[in-house]
Amino acid sequence: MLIKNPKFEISAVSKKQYPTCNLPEIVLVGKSNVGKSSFINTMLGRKSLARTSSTPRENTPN
Ligand SMILES: Nc1nc2c(ncn2[C@@H]2O[C@H](COP(=O)(O)OP(=O)(O)OP(=O)(O)O)[C@@H](O)[C@H]2O)c(=O)[nH]1
Ligand SMILES: [Mg+2]
Repeated sequence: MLIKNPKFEISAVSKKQYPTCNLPEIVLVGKSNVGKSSFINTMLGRKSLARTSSTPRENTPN
């Protein structure tokens, strides 16, 4: 997969804010602080397009 020009569009909190373009969508689900934003940055080859928190999640079950 080649991603040429990634950009942050919006952090939508209601349906009326959803982007209207017809690009494919990817859903990324996970508990808070588990590394979703870090994963996005890694996949895009960018350091901080998605903001990450400073403290890693403790390595606990569940
Ligand atoms: N040890 C370790 N730490 C990681 C890994 N991935 C992310 N982190 C750290 O875990 C913390 C949380 O990562 P985020 O990417 O902000 O997690 P998130 O799931 O986006 O968090 P929310 O947006 O709060 O839901 C950051 O300090 C990352 O540096 C990993 O694979 N290993
Ligand atoms: Mg995040």
